Formats: sequence, C-alpha cells, structure tokens
Amino acid sequence: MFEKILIANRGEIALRIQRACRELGIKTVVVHSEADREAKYVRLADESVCIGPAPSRESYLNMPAIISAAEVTDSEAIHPGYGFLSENADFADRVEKSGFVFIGPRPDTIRLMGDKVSAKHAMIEAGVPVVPGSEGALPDDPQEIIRVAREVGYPVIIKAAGGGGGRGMRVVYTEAALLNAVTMTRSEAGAAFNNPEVYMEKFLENPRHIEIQVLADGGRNAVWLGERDCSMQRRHQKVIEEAPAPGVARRLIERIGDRCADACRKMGYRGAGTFEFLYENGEFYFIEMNTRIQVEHPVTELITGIDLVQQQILIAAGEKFTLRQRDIAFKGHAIECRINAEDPFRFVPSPGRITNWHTPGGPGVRIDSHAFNGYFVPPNYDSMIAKVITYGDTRDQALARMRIALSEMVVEGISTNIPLHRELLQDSRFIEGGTSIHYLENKLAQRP
Ligand code: MV4
Repeated sequence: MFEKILIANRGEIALRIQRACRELGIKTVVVHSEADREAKYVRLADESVCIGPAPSRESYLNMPAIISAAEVTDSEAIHPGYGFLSENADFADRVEKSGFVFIGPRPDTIRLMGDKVSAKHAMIEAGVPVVPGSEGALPDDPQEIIRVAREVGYPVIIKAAGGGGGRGMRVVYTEAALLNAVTMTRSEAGAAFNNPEVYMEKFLENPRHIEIQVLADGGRNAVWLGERDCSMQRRHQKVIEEAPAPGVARRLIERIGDRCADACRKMGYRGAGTFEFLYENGEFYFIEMNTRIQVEHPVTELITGIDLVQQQILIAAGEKFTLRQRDIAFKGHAIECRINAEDPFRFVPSPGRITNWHTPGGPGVRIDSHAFNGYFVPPNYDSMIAKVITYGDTRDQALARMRIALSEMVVEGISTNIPLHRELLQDSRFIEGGTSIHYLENKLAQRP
C-alpha cells in the first residue's frame, strides 16, 4: 500500500480523499492555491504545498507545479478528485511518466472516453445500448448528412466528439436547419476542443439522466454498484441526486449494470467510473462515460456500504481487488442535495465570509463539506460548499430526513441555494419521483 498520496484538488473532495487515506493509514499531501491557504483540509493534511495564485489555470491546473510538489514531498500517487485535471489524459500520462501512480484509469482509457465518438464505438462493441445515430463521426458530404438524419428521424442532436457534459451540442428539428447546424457545431467544436468532429443522435425529448457506478481492477474483475438518478439539474449542473432511481425495474437495471461491467472487462478499465445514460420509455441509452470519482458518489456509498474513494486507492495500489458482484447488496435509499454559495433565485455566485454555520446531524444524515464558521468562500472556484446526504430504509424516509436536515441547516454571511432545496423537497412531482431532466428548468420558468 502507498505510504503517501498527493491530493490534487480542493474543497470538500480534498477533505473526502484525506479521510479515506487516513482510514487506510496513508499520509496525505495537499496542494493548494494562495486563495485556499486557510482551508480546513490544508491544516488537516500531513503536509501542504502552495502551488500558485488563486486562478485555477495557475494552480489546480498547473501540471508541472503539481508534479514538482509530488517530487519534493516524496509522494507515491496522485489523486485528482473531480473537475480540474481529473479527466485530462495528458496529465495522467505525465504523472505516470514522472514515476507516480495516477489514481484513475490508464491515460489511454481516459483519452478513449474523452472522445465521445470513440467512447460510443467502444460501448457498441461491448454490447451497451446507445442512442441511435450516425455510425461514428459525420462525413463532410452534405447529401450523406441529410441521408443519415432521415434515417435517424427528426429531431436529431449534433454533438461535438470533443464535447461532453452539455458543451458543444445543437438540436435540429427540420431538414432545412440541418446543414447549417452541422457547420456551426463543427466550427465551434474546432475552436473549443481543437477537434471539429461531430456526430448525430436521435434527440430524446423528455428523458431522465440515470448513471451506473462501476469499479474495476484493470483486468478481469469488474463490478457495478447500482445507479444514480441525476435528473434534477439546471444548465447541466446537478442539484439533487438519488439512489436508487425511483420506479425503474430492477431487472432492467441489473441487465444494464452487467453490460457496463462487461464493457469494463473488455476495455481493461481500471478504477472507478460512471456510465451515463438517458432513460426514456423504459429504455436505457448510453451517452458518455466519466473516468473520475463523481460529486454524487456518496449516495452510492450509502446504499452499498462501500467506500468508493478507498476502493479507488486500493485498485491504484494494485492490491488484490476482491469485491465480487454477489457481495454487492443494495439497501435503502439515499438523496444528496448540493449546497451552493449562490443566489437561490438568480443563481449568481455568492462568495464571501460565512458568519454563521450550523450543519444538521442525526440518524441517516451525512455532511460532506470543507466549510466552517468564519470560512471565506473564494470567488475563484465552483460554488459548491457542502453536500447534505440523507439515507433511509425507504425513499420517503430519506426525503423526510432531508427535510429535517435542511430545516436545521444555517448558513449566514453568504447566499445559498438552501431555500431552493427546501422548496424542491415539498414539490409533489419530485416527491412522486421520476421527473425528467427538464423538470427543474420548467418549474423555475413558471416562478412568479
Ligand atoms: C442528449 C439529450 C437528448 N437526446 N442526447 C447533455 C449533456 C450531455 N452529457 C448529453 N446531454 C444530452 N444529450 C440525446 N440524444 C439531452 C441531453 C441533455 C441532458 C442530459 C443529461 C442531463 C441533463 C441534460 C440537460 C439537457 C440536455
């Protein structure tokens, strides 16, 4: 096992990774920007290294500075967390070429999944169901593009191969709008991702976003750890996630989960990963794979009892990965509310000093947060300051516990989206379960 790991991230996930390391008896090094000097996880780490000024580009995205920090502290492995460099294949490459272990998939796997056309191709090969669409990237020939769209059927969506997470896509409803949309998406993709390749899919009008968590050892052992419903989102930012997905047939989930685990074995996938699906009319359609630990991983941890961050570290260390599918049991229901420092009505960030901070507790309540009374939320980064996660035997119990938790929570000095969460926890359609990816935006549009 590693003696010392460097954490190349900040905020709650830096603290979360530290806790996993501590339980495994591993020393931690945290790298931080000048803006994060006073952070709790910096003080709690065994060692810390300031790697640059506040802007991410000069600190958390500064590859040479991070690798130098690993060298001077004698770290053996680097955990990238989520965001920042976590899905950057070139960073993973440089980490490994510098003699450190990258806690995540092999660089080539990250690269394969980063290109959405090659990711989709790999899934088709492995028997994972995908959204019907073009076979690979769209050709240049306009007549051929028109033919593909007719075959797929309108509406279609044009997506950039280098995109993902909602960047670089265009919905097309008529043949008259098709070629211009392809040209526009291509030129934007060339500029934004340095890759003008685009592909086409049938546009699903009202799906849910359901994803499958996997763990794999890079060889023959791969397991799936259930699903998460992440449909409650606004502008591609998830707001509430839950596990399991309400109202989806268990037999169907098991079938899809097994396909995902098969795909991992076929790719020699290593570490934690997430298969993202759209779910509509009782069918799953793969859209993208994320090769990192995700923000919403705690809901899976609560229903499986498995520590995903520890498993990432064990797999990276090459310890025997002994989890078997038959050992994974799903129990109860978990819900996560992302607490952001932002205006609950206008959604603009609200950085600043927290003058009063009380977090909830009690049975079935987990708080993942780096914030504290007197903490200054810097303006330079993502606005998420806490995750409130509740667990119950049933969805109703998890919901009830979430209502109580949100009623106990106090954050003063900055604005937060806690009022939005309180409102959603009273929303009859959300309480019923199974709302689509458009539900929140439609609800917000109807607000007075
Ligand atoms: C889609 C889609 C409908 N049909 N693909 C947006 C993020 C990226 N991961 C894929 N996205 C979508 N792809 C087809 N064929 C609708 C979306 C989409 C979406 C997906 C997941 C979560 C939120 C979303 C919000 C708007 C659009």
